[in-house]
Amino acid sequence: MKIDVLTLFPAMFAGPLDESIVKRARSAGLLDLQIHNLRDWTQDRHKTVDDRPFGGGPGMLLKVEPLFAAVESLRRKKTRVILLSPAGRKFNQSVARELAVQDDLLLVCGSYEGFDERVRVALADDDLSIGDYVLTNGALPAMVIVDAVVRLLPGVLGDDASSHDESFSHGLLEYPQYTRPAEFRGMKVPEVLLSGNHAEIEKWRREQARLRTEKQRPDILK
Ligand code: 9D3
Repeated sequence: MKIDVLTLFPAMFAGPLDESIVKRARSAGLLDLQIHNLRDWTQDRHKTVDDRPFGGGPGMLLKVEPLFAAVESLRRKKTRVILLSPAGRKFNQSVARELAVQDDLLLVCGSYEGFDERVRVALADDDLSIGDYVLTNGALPAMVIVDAVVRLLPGVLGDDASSHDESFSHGLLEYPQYTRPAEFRGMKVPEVLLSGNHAEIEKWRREQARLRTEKQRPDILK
C-alpha cells in the first residue's frame, strides 16, 4: 500500500512511524509511506499557507492554491483523498478495514486553520475525525489512522493477532488476563484460570467480558 501524508508539520512524523510494526511494514516493502510539507507547494516569497475567512470570524483557513497544487501533484488514478478535520466522519475499526483494502491513500492534515469548503467538494473523497476532542492539528490523527490501517495489511501481523482481532471487534471488550506469578503482593489470579478446566475458563471469560463491557462501554452492547 502507498500512503502519502500532506501536513504543515512533517517533523511531527519522525519517530512514531519509524518504530515497531509500522517500521517493519515499511522495511518489508508492504508499506510505502511518504510525508510531504504543504509549504513546498506555495508560490510566494513568504510561503504563505493560510488566509482570512470571507465574512469574517475567528481563525484562518488553509489557502486553496497550495492545497490544490499539492493534491493534484500527489494523487494518482486510484488514490483515495482523505481530509482530516474535527468535522469529519468518525474513524473506527470498520473505517480502518475499509481503508486497508485501498491501494493508495492521501491523508491531508487540517490544522487549527480549517479547510475552504471547495477543497472538500472538489478534492476529497472523505473527511475523517478520530474523535470528539480538539487537537491542534491533523498530524496525530494521520499517525493514528496510518497505524490502525497498516496493522491490517496482509503480512504485517502474525495470524494469531489478526484472528484475535476478529473476535474482539465482534462486540465485547477483552476479558481480564493474568500471567505469572499466580500471587503478587497478595493479589491472586482467579482460581478458575489455574484449574485447567477449559469449559469453565471459557464461561468465566465470557461473563467477565460482558461485565466489563456493561461497566465501561454500555454503548457497544445491543
Ligand atoms: C471551529 C472550532 N474548531 C473546531 C472544533 C476549529 C478547529 C480546531 C482544531 C479546527 C481544527 C483543529 C485541529 N484539529 C484537526 O485538524 C483534527 C482533529 C481533531 O482536532 N480532533 C479529532 N480528529 C481530528 S482530525 C483533524
